[in-house]
Amino acid sequence: MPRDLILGTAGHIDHGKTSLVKALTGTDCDRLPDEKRRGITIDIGFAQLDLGEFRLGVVDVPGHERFVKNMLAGATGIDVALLVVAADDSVMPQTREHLEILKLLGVRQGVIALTKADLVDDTTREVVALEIRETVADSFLRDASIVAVSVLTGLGIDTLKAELALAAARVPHREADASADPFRLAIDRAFVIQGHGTVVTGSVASGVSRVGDELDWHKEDGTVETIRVRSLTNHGVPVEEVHRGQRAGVNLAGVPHDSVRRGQELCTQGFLAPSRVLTVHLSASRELGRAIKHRLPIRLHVGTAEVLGTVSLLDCDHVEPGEWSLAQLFLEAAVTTVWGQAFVLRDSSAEHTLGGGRVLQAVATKIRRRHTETLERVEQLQSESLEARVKAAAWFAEFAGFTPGDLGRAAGVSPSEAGELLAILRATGKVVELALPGRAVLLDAERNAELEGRILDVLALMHAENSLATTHDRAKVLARLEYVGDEALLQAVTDRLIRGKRLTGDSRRVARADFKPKLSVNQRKLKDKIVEAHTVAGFAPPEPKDFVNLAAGNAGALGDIFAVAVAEGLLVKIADFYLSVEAEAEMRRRVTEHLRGSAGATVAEIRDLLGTTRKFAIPICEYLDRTGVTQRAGDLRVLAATV
Ligand SMILES: Nc1nc2c(ncn2[C@@H]2O[C@H](COP(=O)(O)OP(=O)(O)OP(=O)(O)O)[C@@H](O)[C@H]2O)c(=O)[nH]1
Ligand SMILES: [Mg+2]
Repeated sequence: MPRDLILGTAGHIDHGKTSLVKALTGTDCDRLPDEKRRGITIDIGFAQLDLGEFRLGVVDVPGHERFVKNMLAGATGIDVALLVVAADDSVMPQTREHLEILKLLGVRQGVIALTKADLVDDTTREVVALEIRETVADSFLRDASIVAVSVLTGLGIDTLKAELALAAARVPHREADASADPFRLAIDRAFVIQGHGTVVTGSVASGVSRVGDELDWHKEDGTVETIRVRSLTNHGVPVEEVHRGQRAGVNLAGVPHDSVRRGQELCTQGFLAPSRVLTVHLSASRELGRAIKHRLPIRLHVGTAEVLGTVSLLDCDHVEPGEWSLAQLFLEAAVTTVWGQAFVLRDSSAEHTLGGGRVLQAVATKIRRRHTETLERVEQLQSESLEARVKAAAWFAEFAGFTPGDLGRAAGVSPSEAGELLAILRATGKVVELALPGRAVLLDAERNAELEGRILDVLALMHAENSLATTHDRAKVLARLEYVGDEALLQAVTDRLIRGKRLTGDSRRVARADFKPKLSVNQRKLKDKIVEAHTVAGFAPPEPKDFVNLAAGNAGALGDIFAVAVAEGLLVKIADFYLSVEAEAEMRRRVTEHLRGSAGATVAEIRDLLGTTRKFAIPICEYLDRTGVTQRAGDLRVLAATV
């Protein structure tokens, strides 16, 4: 199986890029009528170059300065660059600008073609070659071969192919199993094929997609839809699957073609997430010589997307040419990116390339400028160490937590690396795994500690407010937390505190493990018996002194025991006796119902209504007056005005 890679052209207008691609592949990439008429390339074109061991998907880009935006859409994700310089024109502005863009996009391999060699003599060729060497001295092309070619005479074409194969061989393989990577394709074209519907094309940036797959389709308004891959092509040939390094045509089932555009992306479900704010490492281009100021309006090119926005420099006021800064980009439309993804910034009027850099947070919220603690975490996201990056990404995930699948996007960790790394982080206590219903969520250990602290603090407060209650209602504890987030996560943190023996309790009630309850175990057993006796006795309850014998050695604690039963909402104090909480509620219900629409009731009538004795009826009536259920009217009780 030949290895698939993407080859992209670059270079000034009219320097012979399209002609050279035709000489290499036989394909004329200028397919638009306007391109034919004007003799220039306007939008990107595609061809395929078979080099035996390698199969290169060729993206031919326009050189015109007005179409740099299209060049950028084509240059995204190329593995090998073919920089074209005409021997009769030498290095020109877009030679430099395209080279700079390739550098910013992180292209590592390439070959230089000195085109139209038939038009100049040997001396001119040598002079131009020297100029080229000088231009690329500070770039990935510093040691690249310069091959003199002519499409008229055929000079150098075979040599160029051989050099391209050598450059392709130097493109590093993904170490781990690349087919486990999430699929990702930035859309660069969308059109309709009669009888087939909407087709989009793009270079596969990672992973594999097969016919029948369901993918996420991300749109610039930040929405995402699930689509089904109806069929696939590679350079027009139907295929069952497409993989990284290939050009792909994806036929989307049931998608209207006018809603599909360049800049949108297809990916494995759940892999990408849209954001209008990115945190980035931003460099101002040295070669193109312009400072980037705080709040500068910019045009972001990332993937095949082009979005207007504003720069916020996080630790300085301007970035001079050749320097870098941490920054945030605030965008007018959503983009889908991943950690480490390269981008290019141009000025808002699309005349100059200003610089570019790498995404550090693909989904970000506003970071306060010069906020040292946060900036230190952002710096960690630039670390070479996977562990440091995951740690920082986990911290930024705040209380929402994260899953292993999020780490590709957030920290540049592939699925094959994630498992082992997370095992280490869990074992060393840097990350905590929480079991939520139906899913596991990982939480940064510091964030987890913060939540635990808040839960323990609230409970400490509740214990102090009510030192008699042995436990507190779990829902009430959580309701008092200053926490906006996933309720299920809080429950999981609470469960973990119980498992870790820092809380006691169950799914309903909790207490701090270090809280000393007022009652001993025996006293609590006695309390249960007292409550039980009150429940059975209804409206004619026993009195505390009736329990002195039963209490024996605990007789002195009877006052506390009753107080705890009241604090726990089990008994209600009426006078020198108590009712069970159920009897008290039933009593209020019966009296209210009886008095409603009646002229009033005497104590004797209320006594009979409750089936109790005068000894209890009088204090009960006074309790009802006191608590605002009834009021006196001579000898009668009537409903209180407020009832
Ligand atoms: N004599 C000579 N002319 C060439 C050669 N290669 C290209 N040309 C001519 O140069 C002109 C521009 O060639 P293109 O291939 O369209 O140039 P390009 O770089 O694709 O131009 P843009 O895409 O618009 O930037 C055409 O008229 C070609 O015929 C060559 O090797 N020798
Ligand atoms: Mg062209």
